[in-house]
Amino acid sequence: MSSLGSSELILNPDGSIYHLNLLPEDIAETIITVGDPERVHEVSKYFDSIEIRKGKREFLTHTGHLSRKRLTVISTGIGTDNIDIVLNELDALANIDFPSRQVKNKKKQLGIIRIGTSGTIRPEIPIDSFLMSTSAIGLDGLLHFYEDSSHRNRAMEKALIKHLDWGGHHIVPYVVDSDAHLRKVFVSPDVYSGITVTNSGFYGPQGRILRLAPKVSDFQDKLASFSFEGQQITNLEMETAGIYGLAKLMGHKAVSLNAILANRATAEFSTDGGKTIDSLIKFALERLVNDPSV
Ligand code: R1P
Repeated sequence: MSSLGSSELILNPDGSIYHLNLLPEDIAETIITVGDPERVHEVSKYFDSIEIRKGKREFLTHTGHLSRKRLTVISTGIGTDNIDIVLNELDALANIDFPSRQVKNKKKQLGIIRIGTSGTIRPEIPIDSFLMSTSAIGLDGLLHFYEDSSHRNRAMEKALIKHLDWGGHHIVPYVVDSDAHLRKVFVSPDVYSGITVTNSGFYGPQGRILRLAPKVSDFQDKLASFSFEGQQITNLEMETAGIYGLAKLMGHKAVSLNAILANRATAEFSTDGGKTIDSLIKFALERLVNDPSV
């Protein structure tokens, strides 16, 4: 097997991976991703101990233990462009032998849990609630740069393209489901679930209008009126589809938990988002440490 060139698998002088600035031994097999680097501290403050604190750019990592479980929390910054970097470099840390620059025969499976924020488009989902993304629709295009499309939910993709009456000038949506096992870990009467739309921006791509007119004027209504096998689109954000897509392609498990800070249907925004995020962090950590299978 040929080894990966130094322009492809880029390592820093200390042997760490290029953007994340981490060595293979720095990461746990259970990884929490958050958007905001400040949120890394909000998660790791609940750890019993922190052994690794490293960072570069927007990618801050803490690894430690909570109730004997080794956990890594890493910030991704905003968007699926960063998710491409974070997922590829985490996978390289787990599944590429750095000295020989070769992919290992025996692969590790990481468990990836996103703890993020999001806006719902459904009036019945209140702000400050929690929502688990059962599937994610990517309108950002990231997954189209990877050949294997066997893990995509083609039936939902087709139904959505028809529903949106999407023409040739629109991006082809990719749909990927969350990991069924990880989903079970976080099922709760207190957690809504639904289909999450991931897009490449916060304003126009999520139908927010400040000064610029949108290309699709009724985008939010069109998303809200879509249903597939009894499921509806519940929320919009900027990372989940990329995480689900790349995790599936690389053989990792992923689930996305959202603190709902905005309700786009009722035009409300949380006045105490920090408290909601903190409650979601505590919920996720409690479920993680009490489930021996994760
Ligand atoms: C936009 O404000 C950001 O918040 C949401 C979106 O996905 C986007 O990253 O998630 P995070 O709070 O996890 O960053």
